[in-house]
Amino acid sequence: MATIQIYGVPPSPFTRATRLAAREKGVDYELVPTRPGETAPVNPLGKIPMMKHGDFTLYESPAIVRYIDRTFDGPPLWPRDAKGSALCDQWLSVVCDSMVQTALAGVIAPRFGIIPGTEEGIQVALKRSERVVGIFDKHLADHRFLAGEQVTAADLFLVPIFFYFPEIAELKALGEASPNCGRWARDMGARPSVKATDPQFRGLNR
Ligand SMILES: N[C@@H](CCC(=O)N[C@@H](CS)C(=O)NCC(=O)O)C(=O)O
Repeated sequence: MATIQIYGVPPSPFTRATRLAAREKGVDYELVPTRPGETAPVNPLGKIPMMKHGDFTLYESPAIVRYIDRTFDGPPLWPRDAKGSALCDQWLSVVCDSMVQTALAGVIAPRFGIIPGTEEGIQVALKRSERVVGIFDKHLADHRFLAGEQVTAADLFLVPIFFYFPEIAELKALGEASPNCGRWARDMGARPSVKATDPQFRGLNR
């Protein structure tokens, strides 16, 4: 039996972030195919992912990634110093807030038909995505990864969303017009954890 169980499906960006964390830490995990709604009663919101470690259960992907980081050996997913760690939290929060609200919930999910959305709403979200991606691109001009020279949890949360960009014409164009994000994506794409967790098929929760 694997050390931890992650409940979710491969295309789910939040599930992928937790799988990336397990891989980066070298933790043996089992992905238990679970769709939204099936994590209740542990998660009253019914969302994925959820994690089990022995009889300990946890939901909310940032909490899961933090738990994996603190519990297991392997490279730290947060810098050890207070400022580096806070900057990692800052970028993780920007991903889970602004990038999720604009590119993921505003463009990718409706274009994949996961949630309803009008073309007008998608165009508004695309404009907002441009601003957010521009902020990442500017930052990555001076930093190899989001919180400095090493991969951190912040990068692991951006991968699942940014790696959907090529699936949507306008986001593909936006990614291609963001050279520093492109360089970051090539660096991240070369990592075994990113290759091993590629959803292979598209459409977030399918
Ligand atoms: N804040 C949650 C978000 C999880 C989330 O939204 N998961 C999606 C799948 S990627 C989901 O379960 N959606 C179904 C729903 O919102 O009811 C986390 O970080 O784990």
